[in-house]
Amino acid sequence: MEISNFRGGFKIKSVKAREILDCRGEPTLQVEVTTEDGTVGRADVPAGRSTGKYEALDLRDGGSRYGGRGVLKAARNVNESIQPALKGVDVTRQREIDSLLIKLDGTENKSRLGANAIVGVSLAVARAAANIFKIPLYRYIGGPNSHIMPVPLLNYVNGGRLAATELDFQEHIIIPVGFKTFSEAMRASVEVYHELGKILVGKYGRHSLNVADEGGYTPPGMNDPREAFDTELEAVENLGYGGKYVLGLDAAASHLYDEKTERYRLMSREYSREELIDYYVDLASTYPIQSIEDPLHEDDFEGFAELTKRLNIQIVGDDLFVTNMARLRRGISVGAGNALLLKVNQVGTLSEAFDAAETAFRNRYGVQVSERSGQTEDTWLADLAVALNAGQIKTGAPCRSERTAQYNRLLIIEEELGSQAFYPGVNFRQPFL
Ligand code: 2PG
Ligand code: MG
Repeated sequence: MEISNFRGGFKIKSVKAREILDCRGEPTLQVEVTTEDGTVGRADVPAGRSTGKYEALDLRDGGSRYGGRGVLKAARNVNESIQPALKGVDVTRQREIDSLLIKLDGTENKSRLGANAIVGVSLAVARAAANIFKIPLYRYIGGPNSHIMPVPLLNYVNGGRLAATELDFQEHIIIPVGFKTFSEAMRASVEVYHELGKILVGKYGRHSLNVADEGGYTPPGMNDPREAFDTELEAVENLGYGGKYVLGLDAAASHLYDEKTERYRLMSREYSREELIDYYVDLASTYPIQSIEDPLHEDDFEGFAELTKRLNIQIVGDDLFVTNMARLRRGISVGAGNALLLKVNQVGTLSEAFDAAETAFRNRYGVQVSERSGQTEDTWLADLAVALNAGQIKTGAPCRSERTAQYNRLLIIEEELGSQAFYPGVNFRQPFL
């Protein structure tokens, strides 16, 4: 191929968005970037429900259509504002494109064009570039050293805003750390998922098998996180996998916090910050918990720092950091948490997410690549986790297709990497330390 023709193929010819549906039956954006040689890159935009107040803005139409959740305005912004600005730009210039998008929007929280519009374009640009080079997305983004398979944080019992249960905490997670490969970890974890289903039916009735937004079970009447962990561990033990799993929790505590009373509501009781911290310390002394996400509300950097000091486990900031560099830096400066939950649509562009991940790693913070509760079957998330050598991914239970799509993609990637693939197991927090 002539170099000049090849270079010509890098240029963006069109950028188009359409409204599609996510796993909750809500509209979301799909963006398609086409280059002059006809290569197409497509990306779907996920959406959160238990969102943080500092996230970039997910632009919705309002009105009666789709109960106000339509994304036609965001689609129009892609087609009418972003497309003309990107026409003719080299699709491999990801950072330039992302900063152009940020400038074009011009607001602090991407509220003019919508973070959903911007993130869709940013991701579709990366896909188009990967397709031009005919290499997988993880390799285009991460280069030849991307080889670390993520340890999955499997959210098997659900509560909070993402489930119709009595459980206040959002996610009761098992983490397969005692396996040599991602595929072995997944196989065992799927067995555990079904075993857990059987145990829950026995103890809490057959309605336990109804699953929540991220595929976790919803046992009726269960209201104590200890019951969730007990049954998860029982399933693990029954199958002979004792010691191969540790536990995790996403408390999503912003949603349990009452700003007026400055108290958290947990199991019909009120907790002060100190009491809640003591509660976690006690919980972590009884159960093999190795990761707690959002243990306190999104403005409590100080409380995060205190808990991080008291517990020698991973403390993850989701609503606290919202994948935002300024908030992450603030956290690092006071020792709030020791891991970043990475959600690209919380911040709006791939480049900003890279910067947040890099900042985290260089400050010895872990990086957990995360789904949103509203996903599609698009699998850029799985590629991103490998690209970053992050060592950990959170993408729900293996029973809804938008979740298994990610796991299936990771199975393919592990096979592709062959002997280069490395599953970090117990070192999921810092695969390189
Ligand atoms: C979370 C997420 C995903 P949402 O709180 O971590 O698990 O929920 O996407 O609704 O913000
Ligand atoms: Mg969370």
